Amino acid sequence: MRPELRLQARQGFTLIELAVVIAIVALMLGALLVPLATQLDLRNVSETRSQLEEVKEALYGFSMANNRIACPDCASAAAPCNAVPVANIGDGQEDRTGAPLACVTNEGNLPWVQLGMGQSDAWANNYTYRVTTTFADDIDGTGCGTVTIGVSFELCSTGTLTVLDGAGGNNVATNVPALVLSRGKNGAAPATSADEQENADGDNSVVLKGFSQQVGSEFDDLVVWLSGNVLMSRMVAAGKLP
Ligand SMILES: [Ca+2]
Ligand SMILES: [Ca+2]
Ligand SMILES: [Ca+2]
Repeated sequence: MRPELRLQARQGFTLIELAVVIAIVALMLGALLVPLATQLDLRNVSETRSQLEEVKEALYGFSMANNRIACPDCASAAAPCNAVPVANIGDGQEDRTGAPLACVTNEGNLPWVQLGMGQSDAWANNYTYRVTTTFADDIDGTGCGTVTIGVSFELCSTGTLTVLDGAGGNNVATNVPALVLSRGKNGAAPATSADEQENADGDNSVVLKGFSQQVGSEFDDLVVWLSGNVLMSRMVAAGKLP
């Protein structure tokens, strides 16, 4: 063979060489992509957690300023929100009715306009906000002891909400006046998860536990709540309750 022909034969890659290169590149890309997705999830969780902490502070602040906790914004036109003008549903403003005024519903959106924050979590889903309505109405006190004129609750008032460590599990917090819930990355409760179903059934119990992907106990919700004791202590410190 002439030298220039041998040279020509060496040019380019063989199919096997190409396959090896493609396999290596694919492996490297895969190794990069998985942690990126995980990192994004972790960032969304931590962003939502810190947002929820700010929302909690805003809810305490609202209570100090208004002598009651905030009412929810109606999230849909289903009863009891069917009497609310359509324009007021999902507008981020409290829905109240009657004389004296009281919350239309005990569960809905955060009144994010009044709070100045908190429409949606990092996955762009609205937060769910649940309250003990006797803490949020314009009726002085809740009927447990000595009423302070102009304040919706008393030192002895207790919230009706309970945080559990699992559906049918142990109490994490009781007598909670109000709580805020993010549905997490999955957005809605999987039918197979009793713990997430507990957070979607509209009753007074919610679950907060660690993240789980195990089928049957999937969980990615995030919850913060107002502590009755902290609320009372701040009301007293602000001179709002004796
Ligand atoms: Ca509203
Ligand atoms: Ca009241
Ligand atoms: Ca969820």
